[in-house]
Amino acid sequence: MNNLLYLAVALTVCELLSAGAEVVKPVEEELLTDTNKKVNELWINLLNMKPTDNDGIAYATCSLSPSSKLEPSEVKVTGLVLFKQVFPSGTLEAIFDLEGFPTDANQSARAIHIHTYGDLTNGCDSAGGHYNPMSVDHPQHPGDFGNFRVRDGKIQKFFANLDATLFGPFSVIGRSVVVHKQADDLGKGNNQASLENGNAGKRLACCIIGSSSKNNWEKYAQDSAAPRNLRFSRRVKNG
Ligand SMILES: *[C@@H]1O[C@H](CO)[C@@H](O)[C@H](O)[C@H]1NC(C)=O
Ligand SMILES: [Cu+2]
Ligand SMILES: [Zn+2]
Repeated sequence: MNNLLYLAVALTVCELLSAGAEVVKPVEEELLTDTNKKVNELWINLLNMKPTDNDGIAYATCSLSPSSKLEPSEVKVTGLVLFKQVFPSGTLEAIFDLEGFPTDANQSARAIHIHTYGDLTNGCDSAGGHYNPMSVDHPQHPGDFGNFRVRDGKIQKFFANLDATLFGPFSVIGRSVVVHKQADDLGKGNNQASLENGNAGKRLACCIIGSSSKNNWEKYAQDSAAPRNLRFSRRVKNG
């Protein structure tokens, strides 16, 4: 289905390009060379997703609020999730800076994922399931960030090598980040839910991932007051 769509888009664009070009390569030849790469480039240009500011670096910001569907007694998690990715082949980097977890649950693990919809009209419940463009099982979704340890009521983490992307047809911009009450069983729960969502429980807080300037990211990168582990830790995603 998707491949057919790509082909149709590629053919259309090749036709458009050749109409205005002086030297025209045969369409067949174009399609046979590195089809995937070309189609991706076409998509990115068509969808205007190449970042034109920030010297080709894309930034995104997600500003977390407690789910409006939570009981009033539930903890109020707030914070920021920031993304950065160098166009076109850089891997996604992310900063998580969250607070509001109970301090008596020190060292507890909480799941964080990218969910399908940037729709928070029914609190975090309208964000849909895990963003799953390749129809694979959890925890192979591009936004399966795994478990985060709460320390003194906070989660502060830097990742350098994530699977999700800000570019092309599978960009996560406009989708959502959801913070859960429980740990992610990483697909080892021996039930169907484990292969869909990791049995991570209630949705405590969420946000919509939006394109942003570099300002928030630079604040963490440069501000000497920023938490030390956010500036210096280079933990790579361990799947
Ligand atoms: C929470 O855990 C961290 C790391 O083990 C420790 O340094 C800190 O003192 C703990 N805080 C509380 C309130 O127990
Ligand atoms: Cu989730
Ligand atoms: Zn998942």
